[in-house]
Amino acid sequence: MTVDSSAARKPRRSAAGKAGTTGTPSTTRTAAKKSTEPELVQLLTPEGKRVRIAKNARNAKNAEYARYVADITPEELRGLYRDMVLTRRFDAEATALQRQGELGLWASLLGQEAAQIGSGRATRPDDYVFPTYREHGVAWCRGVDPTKLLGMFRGVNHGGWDPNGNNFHLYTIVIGSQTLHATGYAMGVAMDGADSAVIAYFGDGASSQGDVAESFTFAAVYNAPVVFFCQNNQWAISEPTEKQTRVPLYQRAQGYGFPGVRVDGNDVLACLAVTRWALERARNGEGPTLVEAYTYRMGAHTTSDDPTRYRHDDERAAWEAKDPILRLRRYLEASNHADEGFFAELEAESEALGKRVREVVRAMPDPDTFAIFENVYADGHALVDEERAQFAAYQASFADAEGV
Ligand SMILES: Cc1ncc(C[n+]2csc(CCOP(=O)(O)OP(=O)(O)O)c2C)c(N)n1
Ligand SMILES: [Mg+2]
Repeated sequence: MTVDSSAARKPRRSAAGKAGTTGTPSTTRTAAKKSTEPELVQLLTPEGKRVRIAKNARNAKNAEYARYVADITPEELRGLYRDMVLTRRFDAEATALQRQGELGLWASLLGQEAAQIGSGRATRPDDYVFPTYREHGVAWCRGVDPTKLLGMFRGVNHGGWDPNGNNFHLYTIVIGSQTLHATGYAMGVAMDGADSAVIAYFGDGASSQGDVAESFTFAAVYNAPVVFFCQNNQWAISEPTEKQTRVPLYQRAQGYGFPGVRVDGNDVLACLAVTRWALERARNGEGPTLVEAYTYRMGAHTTSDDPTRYRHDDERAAWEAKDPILRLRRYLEASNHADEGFFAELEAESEALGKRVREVVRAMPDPDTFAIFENVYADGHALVDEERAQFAAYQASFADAEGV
């Protein structure tokens, strides 16, 4: 991946413009916007105010989705806040552990907490989730112990959890390929006659992959119960979204014949509502949906990346003002849904989580060096046996040397 230094100098063209929805519950088209901001489904503003649902042209489509969170309780709102805070704390700890040499690499989700918690909390236990490598918040919602996410990044295993334990597939590094796995799985769910749904996570960069195009085609034609959840975090390493697409990403769905919607990816309520709607469509046999969660990668692509090479600090600052956690906190405080005791307790819980993560990671045993030969073939294979023997002889040669 090359670094496009011009991206840092030129003002970025808005990829937004004609946003809205295609084939959403409402066929109402919204009035043209004067603002250059992308138009998206939003239920909680950056200032922490619930969007007033008026059935006017401006936010008619918000109303269509708002009903999916209309009866949300203060306790549930505090739960979403807790999920986001703990996920961010875990993520910060993992970044620190990489800097201390305890992990080989880390891909931070900083800034994407609402997209992940909102969508993750919309899923049911029997749904199946196919993540990329950044979905730590979704893993949290699925009940995967966060420490299990770190084994692969420490290099002591190839995954770290049983995908069928929580219906949360292993992290997938090959960009976009999990959308095919998800579509195939969803086709199987439909053949079984189950009413479970499947959700595939991928990025703005992944949207350019052939695998994603193929999965859209298959999902559409076979009416697969799958939600394509694209976190448009504006960057694919050093490539901005405008290098991936000439139209807002959610509009891609139209060409395949299924609905697409753009949601404020920093608004946990909107992400919850829109994903509930999309999963409901899948369960009802209405086929796939593309959700574009418009968000921002606040940190580096991974700990191996240096974003100062290709983007300005002021871009980050503009997104900081839209922080997903801060806006929910403002709302909780202003509406008296959470008191100081709640925030203090959560702070203590965060610190305890950080401590536990540190301790577990440092204590992770190195893998058995022969484990790599296991599980290659179900019934074993002569070539694998030969390689195992060669490796054993190689290892033994060190033992001899030590004995001399
Ligand atoms: C098939 C494939 N091509 C290239 C890469 C190298 N690569 C790793 S991450 C990445 C960018 C992905 O960007 P995006 O889909 O926007 O996801 P994000 O990292 O922003 O969450 C690339 C090109 C890869 N892992 N797999
Ligand atoms: Mg991206």
